[in-house]
Amino acid sequence: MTDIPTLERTLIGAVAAAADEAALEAVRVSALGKKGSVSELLKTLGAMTPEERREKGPLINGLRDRVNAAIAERKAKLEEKALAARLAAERVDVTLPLQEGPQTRGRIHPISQVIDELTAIFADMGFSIAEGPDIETDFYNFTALNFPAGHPARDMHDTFFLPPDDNGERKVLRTHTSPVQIRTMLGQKPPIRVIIPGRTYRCDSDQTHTPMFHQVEGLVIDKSSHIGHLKWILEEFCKAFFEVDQVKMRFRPSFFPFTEPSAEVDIQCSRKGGEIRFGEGDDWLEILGCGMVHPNVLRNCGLDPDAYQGFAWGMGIDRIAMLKYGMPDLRPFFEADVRWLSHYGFRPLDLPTLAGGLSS
Ligand code: 2NL
Repeated sequence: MTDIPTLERTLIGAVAAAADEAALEAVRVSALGKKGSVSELLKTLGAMTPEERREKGPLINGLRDRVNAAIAERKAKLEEKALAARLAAERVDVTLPLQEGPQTRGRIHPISQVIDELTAIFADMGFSIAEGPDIETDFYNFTALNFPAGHPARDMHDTFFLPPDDNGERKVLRTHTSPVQIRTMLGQKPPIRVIIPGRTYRCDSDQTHTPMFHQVEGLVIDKSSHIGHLKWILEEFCKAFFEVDQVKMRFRPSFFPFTEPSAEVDIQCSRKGGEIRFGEGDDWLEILGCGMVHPNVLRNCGLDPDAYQGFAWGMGIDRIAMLKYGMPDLRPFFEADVRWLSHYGFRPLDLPTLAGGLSS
């Protein structure tokens, strides 16, 4: 017969020595599991005479109860210890400097940044953003825009043509974003206020020209939109974009097939030590072209020029990005060099807003 006091001492000692909940569970199984030492003792009660059972019963049951109680007490202690250890290990030091994770280490390309800035500025003036395909038909890219049949822009030397399709039609890579304005005028009724940023393509490649480049165009059509509105919009845009309080602008007469009258716009600047600053100085810098939408273009879009009028403008995004952020060379824009991007790129979480100072 097992010596009950010795077994009790052994088990209570093992319970006290269990260093974690897994060790304690092993002790519990060894004592109270199916084949455990205490369970085996309990089984012997069945074979005993009533007198024996009256004597041993309370001893064995008492052993079981005390071992159970010791295990429960130890379990509570160990749980408390584990929780304290976890709380200590998971403590966050909120005073540590922010570690840059992969999602903040990347950089936004200056073109994307400038498109976001343009969008914020014009959205604030009530414009929506329109988009369209890079591959266009001759109609949307030229004909609807009042380009005459033999215009040099329609030449192979200036425009990328795709091979003729099954109907013999030669599509083009759009040479400007204007076809999107045509699609807008054909698809919705005035009043229209849209800007169209996007990729454009021309057969041109040197220090200041790449075959793919970016433009943003704007279009306003209503019953009485006039050149005064155009000048105000462009002036507000220039002040917001170049982040200056005032800027002088100069409208010089020009020609585009799709506007009449047409103008090229210069903004006031100073050039000191190779650095260009806007909103000061006596120099001028050309930044965009604009004009009143030609009556033929309105007619081509199903609008009656006696009922509707409006204006449009266009500018090169790459160029205004270079001017604003002092980037001297256009070519690295499209070379995907991560060193250039980490120097000139923008932090992904610094989204441009007018309230936040746009580029700060
Ligand atoms: C420039 C000049 C310009 C437009 C673009 C336009 C579009 C339609 C009708 C009339 Cl659908 N005009 N766009 C007008 C004037 C100038 O761009 O130098 N861009 C880089």
